[in-house]
Amino acid sequence: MSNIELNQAQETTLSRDFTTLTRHVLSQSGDFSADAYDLSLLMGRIALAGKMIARELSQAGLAADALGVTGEINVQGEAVKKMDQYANRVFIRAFEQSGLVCRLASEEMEKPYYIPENCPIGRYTLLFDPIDGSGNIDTNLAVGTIFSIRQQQGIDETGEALDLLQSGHQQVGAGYVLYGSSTMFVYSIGKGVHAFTLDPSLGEFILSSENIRIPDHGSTYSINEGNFWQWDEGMREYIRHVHKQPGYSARYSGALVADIHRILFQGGVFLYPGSQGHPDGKLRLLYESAPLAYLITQAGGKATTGTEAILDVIPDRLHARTPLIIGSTKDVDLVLSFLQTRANG
Ligand code: AFP
Repeated sequence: MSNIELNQAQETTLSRDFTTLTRHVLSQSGDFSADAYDLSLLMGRIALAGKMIARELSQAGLAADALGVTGEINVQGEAVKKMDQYANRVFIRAFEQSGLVCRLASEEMEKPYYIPENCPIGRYTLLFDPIDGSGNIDTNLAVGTIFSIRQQQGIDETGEALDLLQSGHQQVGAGYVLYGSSTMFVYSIGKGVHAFTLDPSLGEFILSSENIRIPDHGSTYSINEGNFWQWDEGMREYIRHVHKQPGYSARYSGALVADIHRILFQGGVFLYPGSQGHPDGKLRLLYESAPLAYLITQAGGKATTGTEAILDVIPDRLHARTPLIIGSTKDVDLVLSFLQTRANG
């Protein structure tokens, strides 16, 4: 009988290539129940949307109508980019008639989008920021998509989405897609954080890092220092401290996903504090801060507003904003020590 096995290197490559995203989600769920299949299908649909967005971004400079703004202003009061609109639509189309998700809530839409035909069986709400860092698109820099999965609770006939006004602990999964020098998908369903890299030749996200642990400390601090004089004195004191300390580097890309991805792998801290006139900062709790806090906490890091753990914050409205300090535990604690010293007088 001939040996059906390949050599060791070939077998290793095969094992790696068959560890696709949906297979991984299924194995993480621990059983082959209907719920596990649903979650794996749901993650697969998010990945499909991510691949379509990645494809559109890769050709944006050539397409006639891909770059720039639409002329509309979104619910956040920000100019809508054409890619924001495209990516938002991709998510809606990805979940129509999927039977998976009853409701989609996005940074770009004032109210959640219902998919009534899914609701009898689609028990989830998907919250997402279709293009995080869309200001980077026109200059071909990294951007991302952030997502959060919550269990649908009851029927929301008013469209007020009151059941979503709960803490980040209600998330059953979260993650992001990073459109960088490669396209990556990073997710958690409460059992560690795992990263996948898109293999364009297969059209599949293949496992590239499993059970990622964020370093306790890193040398990067990531903040828009252009706002220095808008912050409280405690935050300014922290920045003065890192300026004087040897070994710190500032890195700020304009896309939260890209900065968080660096910090997840290499450690450090990302900060978007409140400022004069904007005490809650810029970032949206349900679409940005809570999903990333879920991921970073799963990886062993920490996320806080400065006074409260991000995952404990209960929003008072769908598009609520929150200050965000997130990353390696020791680095977040150092920031907190400066804020607390100031607060205590
Ligand atoms: P856009 O999606 O409007 O470009 O905003 C990106 C973002 O929400 C986040 O990804 C960045 O970290 C942050 O805002 C950048 O904001 P500043 O330009 O105010 O630093």
